[in-house]
Amino acid sequence: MLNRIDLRGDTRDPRGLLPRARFDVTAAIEQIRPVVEAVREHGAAAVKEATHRFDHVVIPSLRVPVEEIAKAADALEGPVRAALEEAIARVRVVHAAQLRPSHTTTLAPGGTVTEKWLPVGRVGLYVPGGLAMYPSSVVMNVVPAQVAGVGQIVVASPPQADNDGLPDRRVLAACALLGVTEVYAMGGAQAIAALGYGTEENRPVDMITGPGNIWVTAAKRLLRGTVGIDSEAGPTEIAILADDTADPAHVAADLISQAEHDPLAASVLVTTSVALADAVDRELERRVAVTKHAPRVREALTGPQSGTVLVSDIEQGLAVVDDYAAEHLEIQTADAPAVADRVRNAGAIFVGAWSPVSLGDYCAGSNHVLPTGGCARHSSGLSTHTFLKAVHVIQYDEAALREVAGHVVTLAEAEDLPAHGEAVTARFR
Ligand code: HSO
Ligand code: ZN
Repeated sequence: MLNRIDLRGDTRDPRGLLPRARFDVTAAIEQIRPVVEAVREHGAAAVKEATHRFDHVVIPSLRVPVEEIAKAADALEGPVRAALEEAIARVRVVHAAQLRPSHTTTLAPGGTVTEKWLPVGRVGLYVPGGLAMYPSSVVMNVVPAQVAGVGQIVVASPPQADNDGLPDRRVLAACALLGVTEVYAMGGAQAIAALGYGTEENRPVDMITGPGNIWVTAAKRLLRGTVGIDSEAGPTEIAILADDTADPAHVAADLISQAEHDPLAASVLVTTSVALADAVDRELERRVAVTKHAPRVREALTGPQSGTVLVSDIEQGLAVVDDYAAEHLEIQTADAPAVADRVRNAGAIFVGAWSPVSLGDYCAGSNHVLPTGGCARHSSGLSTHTFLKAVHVIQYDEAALREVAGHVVTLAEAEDLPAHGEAVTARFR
């Protein structure tokens, strides 16, 4: 079922040889630019017009009435509530441990620099709702923001025709469980523009986070700078590094689990074992035939973004997965912890036979908003840090300034900026 790429004995740089999504955000930017500009110029009316055009829903107002959020929580099925509460509790524990204390460094007697961590003031969290609904993404966005101490948390999620133009009822319920009351029924590029620029129906935010489809990703790139943007989280990816100790049924199930998100999702098996690759292919055929979302799963698994990469040994396998820099990487090999320890690039690493990606999607405690498309080479997933910014606080007394004054003046003169030096010498005259 999977395309096969044989890199055994191949000494070329694996980049360019690996399966990769054809996800052209640059082209998408040109397509959504008019929508973003219309929202900037015409505000809420343009958001509603775009919602009608793209989501085929008429919304009288962007803001979801608070009573509707409470009603959704009341209607939530008991087991779903319990599972969401467990997810919230675990995610909260992990994210609370990420908080870093402000720290003061003394450089000389009377001379200090304090690095003070402060939360972003107002954030907009995007929760997708297209092929699937994501109450779990409400948890993954809101909890880190709350732990960081963000004062105003706003959620935007696409209106659903089958929920009277409100966002998905479970998304609303998750907001209620987390105490979020400012929710907007808007999705796509128009939602990102409305969050970033503000309209007469919503105040602009300082930062936007959350996963989304190609239009959302493109709009976030356009808005970057106007507001803060988290790292790019596009169509989901799973890579599995496996040897002949892996169970092909588990490997196949995990590859399908993420393919279920999107026909553009990527499922990549990197293995030293041809026997495992063959067995996984057989398992995939068997399982895809009976899985609920078979058409999009099949499209994802057979697309150019998915495949099996054969490698000579774990060493080469590690080079390949580092190069690929998957959003999610599973290690299903002998001595998985030691192998996992050597991985440098991945949004999140799932170690051993009992840590499937779907555990992390919901209830591991880790975050599921993770960098995709190779961005794990330089970026991290969503965390408490995303919502914190450092302010340096500099406090020197007279003696401490005097001690270093000569160096400041010298550097100012070296840069031909003598007034900089005079701002120091003026104090000692
Ligand atoms: N795997 C997705 C997150 C998710 N899965 C939400 C299920 N619900 C991207 O990490
Ligand atoms: Zn998932």
